Amino acid sequence: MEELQQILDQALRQFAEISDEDELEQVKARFLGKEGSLTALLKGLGKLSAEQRPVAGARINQVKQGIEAALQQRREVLRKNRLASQLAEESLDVTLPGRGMGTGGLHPVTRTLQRIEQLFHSLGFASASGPEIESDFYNFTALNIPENHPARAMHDTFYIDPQHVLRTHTSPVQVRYMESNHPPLKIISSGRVYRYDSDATHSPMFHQVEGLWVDEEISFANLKGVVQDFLKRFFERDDLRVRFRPSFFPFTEPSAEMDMSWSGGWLEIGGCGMVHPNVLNHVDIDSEKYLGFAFGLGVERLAMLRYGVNDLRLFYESDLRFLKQFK
Ligand code: 2NL
Repeated sequence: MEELQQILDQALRQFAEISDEDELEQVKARFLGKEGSLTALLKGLGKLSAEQRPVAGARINQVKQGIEAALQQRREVLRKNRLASQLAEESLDVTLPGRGMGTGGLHPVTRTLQRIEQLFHSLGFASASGPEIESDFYNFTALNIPENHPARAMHDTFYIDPQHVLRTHTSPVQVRYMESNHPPLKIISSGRVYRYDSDATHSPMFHQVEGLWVDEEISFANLKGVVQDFLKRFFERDDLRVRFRPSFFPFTEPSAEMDMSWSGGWLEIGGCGMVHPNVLNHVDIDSEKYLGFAFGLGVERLAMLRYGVNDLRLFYESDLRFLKQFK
């Protein structure tokens, strides 16, 4: 009887010390398992006399129930502790300040393109677009640049196959537009162009915007007015001056290079001219009846001047420290 009381006390003490659920089940075996101390006493009942046996049996059962009750109680406590700590661990502090969303920004070249397009739209020009992989015909032949003409070597060209190139200028877009529309035509085409060239001032991919205005009485004076008006608005400078120097392009006649006044000097900004009659004839526009002017501007050049960027390569290195400044 004394031993039984000791076993019960022992069990209660040991259960109370355990804080791990698995360990609790192992300790239970010390008392109630096959080799457990209480099980050993039960097996010993047979050795007792007929009077002692029921009394001892009843007491053993009582102790067993006491142990099981204590075990169940401890299980409950440990389970609740486990849930509580799990809840504490997984809890969210909804009062913490948010992390905020990183907002992106448009690339400076994209912003410049959008500004250029917006300004020309306000001057009555529509936008046209076309493929970046062009046939030899639209990129060269239709623009009065025949086979073996030095101009084809002048633009170092990426060839896809002998008949297809990455467009070296956006002129083919305008050729396609002239082919499928009747004058008057007043469009700009802007986008990526490609030349086999790469150094501090040349990127193998860059952006160009070209303008074209074809009608019955278009003159070089109209060209000068449009270009000057655009540049004044683009740079927000009413005193900006433009100068035209005679030049040569196979697709214009006469041709000129355009300079604009910039911090006390002149800066070359693009090329232009009156559309060559051969180009109009290629797209079945009557060159006796219609005249047109065309011009081309480098977009990166305009972006560098407007934003004060001194190295073209910054536009294409994806350096966030640079790009973040244009948000
Ligand atoms: C430059 C020079 C130029 C044109 C582009 C053109 C287009 C057609 C017909 C005739 Cl469809 N001309 N475009 C004309 C003269 C110059 O670009 O320095 N661009 C950055």
